Amino acid sequence: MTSASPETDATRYDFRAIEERWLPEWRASQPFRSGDGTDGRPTKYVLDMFPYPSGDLHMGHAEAYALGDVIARYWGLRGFNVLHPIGWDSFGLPAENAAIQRGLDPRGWTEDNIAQQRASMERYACSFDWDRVLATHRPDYYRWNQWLFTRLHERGLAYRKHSNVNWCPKDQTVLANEQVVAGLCERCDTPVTKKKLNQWYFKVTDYADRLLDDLDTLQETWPSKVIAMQRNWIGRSTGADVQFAIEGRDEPVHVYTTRPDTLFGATFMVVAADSDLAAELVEGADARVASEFSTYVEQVKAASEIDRLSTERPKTGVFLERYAINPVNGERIPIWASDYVLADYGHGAVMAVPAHDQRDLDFARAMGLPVRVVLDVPGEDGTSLPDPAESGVATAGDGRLVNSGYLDGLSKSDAIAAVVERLAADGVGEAATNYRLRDWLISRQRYWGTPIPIVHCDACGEVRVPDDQLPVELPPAEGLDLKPKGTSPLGAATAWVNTTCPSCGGPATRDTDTMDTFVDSSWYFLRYLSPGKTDGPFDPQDAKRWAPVDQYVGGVTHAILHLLYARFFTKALHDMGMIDFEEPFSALLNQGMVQMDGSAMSKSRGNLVRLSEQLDEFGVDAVRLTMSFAGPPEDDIDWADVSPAGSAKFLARAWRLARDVDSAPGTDPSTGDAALRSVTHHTVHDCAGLVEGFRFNVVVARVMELVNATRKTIDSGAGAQDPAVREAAEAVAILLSMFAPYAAEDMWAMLGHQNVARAPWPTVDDSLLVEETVTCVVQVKGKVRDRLEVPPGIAEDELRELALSAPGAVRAIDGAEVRMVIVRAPKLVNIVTA
Ligand code: ANZ
Ligand code: ZN
Repeated sequence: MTSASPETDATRYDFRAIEERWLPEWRASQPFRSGDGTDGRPTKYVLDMFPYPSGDLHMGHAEAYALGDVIARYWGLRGFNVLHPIGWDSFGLPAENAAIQRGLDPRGWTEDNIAQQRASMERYACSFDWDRVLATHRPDYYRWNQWLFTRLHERGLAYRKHSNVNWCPKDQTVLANEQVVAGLCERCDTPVTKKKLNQWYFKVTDYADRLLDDLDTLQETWPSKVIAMQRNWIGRSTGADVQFAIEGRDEPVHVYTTRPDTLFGATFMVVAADSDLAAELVEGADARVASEFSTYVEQVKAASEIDRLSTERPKTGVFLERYAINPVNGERIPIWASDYVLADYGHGAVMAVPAHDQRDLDFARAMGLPVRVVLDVPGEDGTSLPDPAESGVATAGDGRLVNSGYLDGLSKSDAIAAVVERLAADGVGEAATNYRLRDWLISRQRYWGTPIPIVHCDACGEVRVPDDQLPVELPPAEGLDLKPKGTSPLGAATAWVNTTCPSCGGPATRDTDTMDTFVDSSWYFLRYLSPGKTDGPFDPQDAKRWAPVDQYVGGVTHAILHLLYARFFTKALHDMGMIDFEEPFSALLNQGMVQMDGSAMSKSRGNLVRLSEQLDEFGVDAVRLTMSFAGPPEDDIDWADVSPAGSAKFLARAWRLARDVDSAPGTDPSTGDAALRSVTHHTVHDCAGLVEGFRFNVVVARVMELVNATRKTIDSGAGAQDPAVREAAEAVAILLSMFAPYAAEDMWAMLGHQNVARAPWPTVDDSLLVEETVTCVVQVKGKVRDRLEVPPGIAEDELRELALSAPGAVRAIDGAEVRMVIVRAPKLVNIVTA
């Protein structure tokens, strides 16, 4: 580059030169090694969600890591020993699909992407401890997935069961509920069916109550939205189990209801059409009913859960020609099969109370079944709501019981208590709790994941691979067809599959499923603590020292599953005695998304902003600063609305302060300009609280004000030699190091110091925080003409004199006659002229 400017590197802010100067230094010195946490400083564990290595870093990563870094660097400046690790969530579909497309082994693709992302993170000046890197696809990591699986299996928390799973007949693969959209496969639009498969599960339902109740301890430090989502997903409801005798069957049918108070209004029963119970009840029915039923069941299996529960959908069903007996009044009620009752919730059967449940009412009206009001619910005007049988609207809510025998006249809650007590006394019911939460299906019939460490033996059954034979390494992908086909590609690796039974030594086969990658991310925060450990997943001593994570930073997309599973693992590990805490992440920050022109960035939409291009054009510091300055961290950023160029300009302005300081390091600031000193100390004082409250944008604004105030002092008074200028410039460098580490490091060096990340947080002199003056506005005929800095306790007469002689006021009065002076000390003086 030919230089048109006469300025040299030493006098001009040149972000490229500054990056080139400091990046190699940092690479060599590794300033963010956390050591073993025993150097006497208090510890702080700051964790960013680890990325998938599916390409280079993008704008979303740039935002998340910029924000996480503010927090990590802040605690370092505050004298904490900060652990801020990074790694890769490197198993899973992106690598596998790339490998299939290119006919390659996913390993090479994955490692290449990791190398590229790592180089980008280093350039982006993330304050990571590079001694603790992990990648979940490497055997030294997934060995411990297998070890943990084994521990869960020993405790009955990992088990296999036949279950109905979503199945795409075209892709020949199991689909997660999220991958079924309006009953169709998200990828190929084929109608999804159910298939019974033998799958591995983790028993998270054993922990449902603790997962729910312990959310209370996170109330202050997790976003309330995330807590609500966790609560909803667990979905605890309380009610009663009620037994209905069935004509011609020895066993009663249990139903789960949240409204046992409405039992007298149960006019029919509905069982899930696709449940074993329905199939059993229809046995022995006449041929017409049986065939109608089986046609219906086929139709039901094609529908998604969401559609089935929708109140919008027309109700369908088949009368099974069987009857149940209502335990409270001995009434004979018909039993229907329908799809709006789910097979795997409660008992797969409901007592239908059409007057007070909308779906039951819709069904009753569609099938011509009776509706009986048992609760008199007052409307807004106090009169009873219209009869649901006529209005078509079920009446929910509270009221007085009617048509309900011994419950008549009671309120809803009193009636619930009374009826549960009576049912229990009669041995036909009891209070019950239900959860929406299901056990975690962890089997995947895919290649790129952790092999399940189980061997199947004809003689011994399911046998755990002994710890000293772990890891069960994935066989090479070469020669295997990785395309999804319903059975695991590992099945074709016969030399790998065929093994000997660890228990009896006879011939046996390996389990060919791999684990959901959410298993990998459920405990990675513990592996960082003891990265090289070869005789356990982590050292409990290290966990004592560092864990739980003090501050977790990541996207709200992981607000449900990842956090729930990590919380489950933490509780299970606690119960195994390996850790002494029960929640993994003490505090959580969800950053927003980076958008462009009002929508999410995507190649197809043509609004993709490339991080590398932004970094080349504006520099790392300007991009990082822009991410922090854009607004509150939880809000989305529209890249079209922000100005990395403006950030770069500000950084140049800040950098020039350090260049211009003209006093020696260590100069005593006490003789410096008092006004500037006050701004400096206020800024440092306030910024601590602002960072801890995640108000990073306000911190940046305050640093901008401090930069302006410092420049003003340089341009006047004692100028660049004023020791208050050095004090201010050093504070700017330290505060800026959280947002713009390159510029800050360069400033710090110009100021005669080294390693700004380890600079001590400036000591705040409380005496300088006292408000010594207030601003008094001087108006002439209602127009602001001057401003005075005055002591808050100034006397009226003194203020009047000061105002009348203020230069702006004198100019405005311009010799005219002063009629009146209104003084409102200390903030306002209004001068009225003729
Ligand atoms: C009678 C009743 C009367 C009900 C009424 C509600 C209102 P949550 O809160 O989600 O737990 N139910 C029970 N098992 C079901 C299943 N397998 N599929 C679909 N619905 C099922 O909901 C519990 C309520 O959902 C239960 O209370 C039952 O309907 C229904 F005025 O029983 B209720
Ligand atoms: Zn055996």
